[in-house]
Amino acid sequence: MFDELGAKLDGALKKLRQRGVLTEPMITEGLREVRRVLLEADVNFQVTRDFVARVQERALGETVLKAVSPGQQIVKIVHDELARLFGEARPTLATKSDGPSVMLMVGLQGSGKTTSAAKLARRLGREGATPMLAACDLQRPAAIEQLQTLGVQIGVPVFAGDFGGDPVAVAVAARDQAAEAGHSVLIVDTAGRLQIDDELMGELGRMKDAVEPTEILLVADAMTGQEAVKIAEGFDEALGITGILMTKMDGDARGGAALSIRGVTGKSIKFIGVGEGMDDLDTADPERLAGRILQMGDVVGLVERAQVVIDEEAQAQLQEKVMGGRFTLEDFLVAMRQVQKMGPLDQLLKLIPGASRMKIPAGNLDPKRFKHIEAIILSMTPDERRKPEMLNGSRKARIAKGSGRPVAEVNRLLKQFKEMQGFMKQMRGMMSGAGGLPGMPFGP
Ligand SMILES: Nc1nc2c(ncn2[C@@H]2O[C@H](COP(=O)(O)OP(=O)(O)OP(=O)(O)O)[C@@H](O)[C@H]2O)c(=O)[nH]1
Ligand SMILES: [Mg+2]
Repeated sequence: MFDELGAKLDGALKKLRQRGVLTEPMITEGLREVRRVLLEADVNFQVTRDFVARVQERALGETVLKAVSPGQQIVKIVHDELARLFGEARPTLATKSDGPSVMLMVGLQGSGKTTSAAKLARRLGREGATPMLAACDLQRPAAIEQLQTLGVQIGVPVFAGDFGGDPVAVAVAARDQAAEAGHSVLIVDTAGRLQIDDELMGELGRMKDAVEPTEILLVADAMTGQEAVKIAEGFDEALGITGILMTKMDGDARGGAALSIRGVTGKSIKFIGVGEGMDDLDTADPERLAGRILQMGDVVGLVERAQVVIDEEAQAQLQEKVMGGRFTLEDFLVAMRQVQKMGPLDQLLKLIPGASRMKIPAGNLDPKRFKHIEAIILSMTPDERRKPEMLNGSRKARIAKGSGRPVAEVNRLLKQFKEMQGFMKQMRGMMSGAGGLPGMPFGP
C-alpha cells in the first residue's frame, strides 16, 4: 500500500531533510518535486495544487527557516497535510440506539461490496456489536450464496432474499428480522452495475427511504484510480453517501484515488480493504495513513493486527515466561506460530517504523523458513526443547535427520535462540512490567 508513492516522496523530501539550513528557493524546489510525485501517483490536480500551496505556506511561514532541524520540520508539515487529505480525525460509524443501525454497502460491480460487508460485520462483531448480514443482491444466485458462505465462515447470520425478488422488500424484511432478534447492526449487501445508471440509483434510493440507513458506504476499488473518485461523486449526488470503503489497497494502486477522494467529494474514507481475507480491513485513520505513506511505520496498526489474531492467553503466558526467564524452545514455537498468524512478514515489517529502510534479505522472510524452524523444534523431545544445552552431536544429528534439515541449520537455530535468551535477559533488566512478543530472529 502506497509503496511506490512512499518511496518517491521519500526521495523528494530527502534533499530537504539532509540540509542543515533551508532557504526559500530550496523549499520551493523541493515542493515542486513533491508536486510531481503526487501527480504521477494520479492524485487529482486541484487537490495536489492545494496541498502543495498549504505545505509551502506553512513551511515559509513561521518556524521552518529558523528551526534547528528544518528538514524534519518540513517532513512533519507534509505528514500533517497528508493526514488532512484523509480527514480531520479517526473516522467513526453513525449508529442509533433504538433498533438496528442499518449500513448499506453500495458500489459498482466487482468493487468488493460482498467481501467488505462480511469483513465489516466481523470487525463490528469483535467490537461488541451483534451484526447481521442481508443479501440484497438478488440478480445472481451466486451472490446470495457468496454472502451466505462468508456468513458461515465468520459466524454472522445472513438474511437472504430469493433470487430475482425485490431487493427493497428483502432489505425491509431483514431489518424487521434484525430488530426482532435484537441485532444492533444490519449490513446490507447490494447489487452492483458496470456503471452508474438510473435503474440502480432508483433502486438504492428506494432502499434508503425504506430502511433509513445510518451509513451508506460506497465501496470503491482503489485500482481504478481517478475513476473511483468520479464514481464516488456520482453515488454521492444520487444517494448521499456517508463514507467510503476503499478496497484493494494491497494491490499496486498508485494511491491517487485514496488521496483525492475526500478533497473532491468531501466524504472521508472510513475503511480500507487490504486483502481478500476476512481480517484484511483497516480503519482509515488519517494520521496512520500519512505515516504509512511517509514510511514512518504504523505501530498502532501492528498492535491492532496482533490483538485480532493473537491468542491473549498464550500471549500472557509467553510474557510471563519471558519475564521469569523460563522461555524455552517450546515457547519459541508458540510465539512463532502467533506471529505467523498475523500475516505475511513482509507486510508486517512495513508497519514497523524504519523497517522499510532496513534491508532484510528476502530469504529470511520466506514462510518456508518458519516451516523449517518448526520442523527442527518438532523433531526434538520435550526435554530437549526445555533444555537445549543437553543437545550433543548425536542428538543434533538425529534432529537434523528427523526434520530433513542440515545439522548446520539446527546449530544456527540454537545459536539464535541463545542470543534471544541473552537479549531477553537484558530486557528484563531494563523494564519491569511492559513487554510484547519476543523478537524473532531474522539473521541467517
Ligand atoms: N486484494 C484484494 N481483493 C479484494 C479486496 N476486497 C475485495 N477483493 C476481491 O475482489 C473480488 C470482488 O469482490 P466482491 O466482494 O465479490 O465484489 P462485489 O462488489 O460484491 O461484486 P459484485 O457483487 O459482482 O458487484 C473478490 O475476488 C474479492 O476477494 C481487497 O481489499 N483486496
Ligand atoms: Mg457482491
